[in-house]
Amino acid sequence: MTVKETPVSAGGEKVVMTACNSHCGGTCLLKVHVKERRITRIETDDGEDPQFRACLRCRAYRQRVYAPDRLRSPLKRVGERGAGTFEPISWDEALDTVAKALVRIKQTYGQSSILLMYSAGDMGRLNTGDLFAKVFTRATGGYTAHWGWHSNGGGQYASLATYGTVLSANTRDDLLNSRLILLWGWNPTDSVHDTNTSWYLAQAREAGIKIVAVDPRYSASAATFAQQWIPIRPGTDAAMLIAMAYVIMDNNLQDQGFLDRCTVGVDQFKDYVLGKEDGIPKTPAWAESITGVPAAVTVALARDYAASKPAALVAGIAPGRTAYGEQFHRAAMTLAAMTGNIGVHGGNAAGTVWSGPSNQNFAKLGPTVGQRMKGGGNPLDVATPRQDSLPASDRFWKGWTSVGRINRFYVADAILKGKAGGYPVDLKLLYIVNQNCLNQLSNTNKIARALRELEFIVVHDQFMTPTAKFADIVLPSTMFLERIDVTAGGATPFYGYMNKVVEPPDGLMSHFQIAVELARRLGVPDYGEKTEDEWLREIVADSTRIPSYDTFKKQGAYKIRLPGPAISFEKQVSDPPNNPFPTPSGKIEIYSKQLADMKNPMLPPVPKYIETWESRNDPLAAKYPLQLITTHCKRRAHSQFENIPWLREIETQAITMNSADACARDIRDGDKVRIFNDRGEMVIPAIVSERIMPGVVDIPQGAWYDPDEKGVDRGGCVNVLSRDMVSPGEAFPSNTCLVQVEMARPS
Ligand SMILES: Nc1nc2c(c(=O)[nH]1)N[C@H]1C(S)=C(S)[C@@H](COP(=O)(O)OP(=O)(O)OC[C@H]3O[C@@H](n4cnc5c(=O)[nH]c(N)nc54)[C@H](O)[C@@H]3O)O[C@H]1N2
Ligand SMILES: Nc1nc2c(c(=O)[nH]1)N[C@H]1C(S)=C(S)[C@@H](COP(=O)(O)OP(=O)(O)OC[C@H]3O[C@@H](n4cnc5c(=O)[nH]c(N)nc54)[C@H](O)[C@@H]3O)O[C@H]1N2
Ligand SMILES: [Mo]
Repeated sequence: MTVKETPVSAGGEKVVMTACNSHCGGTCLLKVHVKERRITRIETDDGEDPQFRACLRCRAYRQRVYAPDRLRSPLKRVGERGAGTFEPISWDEALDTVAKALVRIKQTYGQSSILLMYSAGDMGRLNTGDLFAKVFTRATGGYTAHWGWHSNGGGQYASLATYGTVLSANTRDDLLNSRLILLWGWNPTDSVHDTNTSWYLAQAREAGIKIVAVDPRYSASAATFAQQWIPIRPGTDAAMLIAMAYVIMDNNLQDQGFLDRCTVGVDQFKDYVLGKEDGIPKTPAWAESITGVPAAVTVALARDYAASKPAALVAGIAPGRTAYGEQFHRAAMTLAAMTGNIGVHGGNAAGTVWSGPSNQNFAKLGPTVGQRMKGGGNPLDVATPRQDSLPASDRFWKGWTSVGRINRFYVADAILKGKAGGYPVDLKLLYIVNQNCLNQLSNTNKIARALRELEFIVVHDQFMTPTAKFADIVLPSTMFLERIDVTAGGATPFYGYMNKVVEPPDGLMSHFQIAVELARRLGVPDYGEKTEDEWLREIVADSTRIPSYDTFKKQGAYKIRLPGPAISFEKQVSDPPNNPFPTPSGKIEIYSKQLADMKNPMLPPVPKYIETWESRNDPLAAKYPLQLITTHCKRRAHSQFENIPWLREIETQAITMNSADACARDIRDGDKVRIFNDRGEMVIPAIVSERIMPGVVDIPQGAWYDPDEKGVDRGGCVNVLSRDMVSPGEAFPSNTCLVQVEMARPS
């Protein structure tokens, strides 16, 4: 389906169609008005359904492009690391310095001392951090690569273990076929998962479909769409799901036909649930003491979920960003299987609801340009298989994610301890693209200590972020509105062409152009073998769905018209003998022999509730009694947009706490409070509210680290509090953290 074109010229103003695919995963269609080579305003899709209407961040993008604090020239550090004192230098000097540093570090310490780290700035297929992988491989003979997913490592692990694939989502319009929708730790009004999700939920609500939210917070999604809110203690969701399984088994409500036809291992799970294995029946009363959810509520929800066919248990990824969060995902998938809600319209596999939109089930763009560039694999990865600090699911991961020797969540620890501390390398040079790692990885104060130890740091960024402050050389990158790229939507299928709308300031380069220039200086002259446009043409040509590159480019979008809502595992469920699941047994694995063979009690073969570290029962709770969650807020995409005035007006960075917890501490709404634990301390205002359960506090992630002279963060960067420890099944536990809150002393 093509998009209606907008008249191009009205009063000297032209309108350029493009797509924003910032690091929220939205993928929105933009109509950018340009007059005299400047963006004057940004409108959005008003064409055929489904419309990809822009969110508030897209609409504010003009302020991001013209921000006064935008980096306009390469910078060289002149003061102490982290102090943020730099002087502008030319591109030639900057790139020569970076090239020389890479060569020097390689010659002095070996190429494994070079660590390349990237995440996502915008989620196109061209301007990605992996552009530098082959530059380094070809120029220095390899580098140390990282692995580890922030978003839903636990969900991906669980989906691979249970279904043999991470592609386990449905298109969002299928929610309208449900009779009951469970928003389980899912708040898509704020933390966007595909542009249209809220639109489908609004339609579901209007159609009278029952919606229940299970969340420690009465989130905007709960308030807008749900008829019932079930507050639950963070990190305990697996216990509630397992107790729901108990109710279903105890009352014989399971879909036995589905279980027999499509799954293996429900009997082993039953032994655990009913207590045959460990003497503890996982009853709703057992769960109540863990989750804080009254047993009767769990019973009612279990009965409702089993009876309302079809029902969609949408397992958000936030409950999985907890210690042992992978068990939450395995338990949710098992419950979906027990009720026969997999592979049927209106059901939901409780799969990976958000696994990065650019390469999801329904819209695929194939390998990135970085992966397509000339050059083989990184010899260091081939020579050294991934060094898991944990015996996690190597087999499941093969062919799915990058290999690498360092889990990104242990980078600070690896820098500080090196080979002497059991890591495979001594790191000396860090090259960072599209990532604000100091701010966004756990234990910011420790990362700051580690970055001070390195010999050389390169950061590509658009602003002087907390991470960029630690760089030796900062390379300013263009914004997506100043270059070309392509992207794809996820659960609402859509391809976006990211047209160049305006020229970048002062000869700023895209990541692609920087990679080519750096490669040339490092003796890899053929790196830019194709132009940016030629690469995008190649990517689009690979995608059989997009008929014409030129039309796609002109229209900024190509919407995919599917015959109807699309669901995962339809064939596997309707005709199992001819369509096995890609698991060893060919079935949905409630019991996984692969996991059993690992013999790791923390990665059990059936889903189990395992109490998190820093839970309410941890002795540490005597000192730090509040459970901190760190949600994604609507005015930022992670740390991006933090400095945009229009968006800052929407909400201040604050800690939300229940009035009971506030009263006990004599804290009133708006008071400045001190939040602390052994890892760090910050001072920000409090929001006192009934919209969060007692004992739980929320600080939205992404605000910029801004320590004062005593090291107290005044910016509200939540990772000064979080612990740098990954779950055995690879969940990034950013919602597992104990803190204390008290009134801030006047400073
Ligand atoms: N605006 C905006 N949108 C974004 C992003 C962004 O930064 N800003 N980031 C994007 C990215 S990369 C990602 S990974 C996703 C993240 O998306 P999510 O992980 O879904 O977002 P969160 O806001 O962290 O959490 C969703 C809900 O889960 C609840 N929750 C937290 N802990 C628990 C728990 O233990 N149990 C239960 N039941 N609920 C819990 C929170 O209160 C919240 O209401 O969002 C994407 N979309
Ligand atoms: N405590 C806690 N921590 C979290 C989370 C949490 O829920 N709680 N969420 C985690 C999750 S799910 C994620 S995905 C990570 C995200 O972590 P990051 O990916 O590190 O976060 P971003 O803020 O998106 O950082 C991208 C950086 O790249 C810069 N940049 C450089 N070049 C470009 C470009 O060309 N375009 C754009 N747009 N930007 C560019 C941006 O300015 C920005 O500084 O954070 C994780 N951290
Ligand atoms: Mo993420």
